[in-house]
Amino acid sequence: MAPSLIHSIVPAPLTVEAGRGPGFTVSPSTVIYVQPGDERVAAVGRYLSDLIGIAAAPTPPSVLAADGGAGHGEVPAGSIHLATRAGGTEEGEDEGYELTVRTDGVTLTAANAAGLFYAVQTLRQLMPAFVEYEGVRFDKTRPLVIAPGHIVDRPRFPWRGAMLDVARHFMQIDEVKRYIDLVALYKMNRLHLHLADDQGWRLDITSWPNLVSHGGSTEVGGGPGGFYTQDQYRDIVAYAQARFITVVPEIDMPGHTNAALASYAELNCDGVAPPLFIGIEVGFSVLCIDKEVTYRFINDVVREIAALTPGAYFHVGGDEVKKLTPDLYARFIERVQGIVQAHGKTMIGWDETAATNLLPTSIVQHWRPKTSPQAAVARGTKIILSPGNKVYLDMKYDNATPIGLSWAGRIEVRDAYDWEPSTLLAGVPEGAILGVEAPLWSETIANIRDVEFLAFPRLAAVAEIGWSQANRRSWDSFRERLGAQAPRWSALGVNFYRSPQVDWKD
Ligand code: TNX
Repeated sequence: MAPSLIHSIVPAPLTVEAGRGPGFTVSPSTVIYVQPGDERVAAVGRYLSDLIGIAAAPTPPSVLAADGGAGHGEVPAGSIHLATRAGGTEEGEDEGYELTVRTDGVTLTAANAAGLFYAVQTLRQLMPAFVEYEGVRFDKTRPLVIAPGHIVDRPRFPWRGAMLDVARHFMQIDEVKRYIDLVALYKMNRLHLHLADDQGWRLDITSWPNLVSHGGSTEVGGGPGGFYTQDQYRDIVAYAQARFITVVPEIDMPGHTNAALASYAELNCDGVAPPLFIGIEVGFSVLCIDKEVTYRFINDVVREIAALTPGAYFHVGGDEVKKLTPDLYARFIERVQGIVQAHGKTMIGWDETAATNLLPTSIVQHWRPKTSPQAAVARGTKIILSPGNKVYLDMKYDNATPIGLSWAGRIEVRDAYDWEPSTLLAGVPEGAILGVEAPLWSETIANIRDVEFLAFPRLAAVAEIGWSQANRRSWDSFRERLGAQAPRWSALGVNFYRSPQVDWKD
């Protein structure tokens, strides 16, 4: 017999106790009660109702306010109850939750809507996989039973990210939303969008219209490219926000800027715009850092994007600049840091920026396997871990993988999973680590099917590293729980890689 779903949750919760009895059956009379007075909590209730859809009744469950007031709403037996309570003081408690599934009801409790949202993601994994299938219909011979038990959970790290490169190959809005949905299932809370690179500029900047009209008109291999209007970007941001995911926009500079340089001749030192670029080499482009127009340009770009983005962060890239001396590079990054700060955002840069004079609030994203940003850490900088040889989702799994790159190695599921953040880098202890992020670069990736193939299952591995306590993690346990995700991914239509390291339970 398959193990109970309660022992198959990814990422592994803090504590799990299997319950007795048959579990809770969602029926035509099941109501979802939500704590009154918080629109975000009500929205999580509606999200759960949408998720269940018509899998258990001819219509989705109703969502009603729990009466009783003052945080003590009583609800009738047989209900699903989303309740809030005052938060604890433990690290991660603001995103933590408690979930109880009994035969006579389901209770989700958290300090806020984010915790309730994560409780819903866990509840989802306690339901049979058919609930995920888009075409599922009510069938009274096939009840929707939720496995019984009690779970107390909270994340290890506040930063649990996925990065999508929409510059090398453009991704349609629906593709980005699909990725957001899949990322949310594993309790990740950041979507870093790599919005500009040599091959394309993907977000309309109204004060510099050629960036998208010219700079967005192609992609790697010469396809049609594309871009998001500001309204479309707002729509993506709101979609992510409704799933408790903060969008982190990146405009890579001063290198990786050919699309901008091709769109505006004045950004080039020689005043000549280069042609558009559809290859995959890096390191040849650089903004003209001696011209004032460059900083007017950057100021306009940061100002417009900051105004569109409610999240606290602006990523300036800063990687792989081969055309500047270290001094000139540092001067540029430090000036850009001031611009980002003036627009009210926290600057993030790839690990090359660690060698510059960073504000204590600025964040460094580690990616180059043989380096450590320990000098910056000694000055108080916080680090996001994206080690290329562990979590770069664009690396091939093995020699036979039909897409992907291999400069950082071949990364099987176990390689992506079996490492510990606090001991990865000399001089970067646990307290300096904000969390982990899995980048997916798109040189070899044309669409969401390719994205899914490289992200699954490795994205789930990175999600667990970010969420689960070190003592809750082991490869043997993860491998079992991962295998149990297969029916869910199949029901969702995820094009996942059937790694030979895992016994897929479908
Ligand atoms: C390195 S990671 C890059 C990207 C490439 C990626 C391919 C980083 C900051 N720079 O420009 O797309 O490798 O794996």
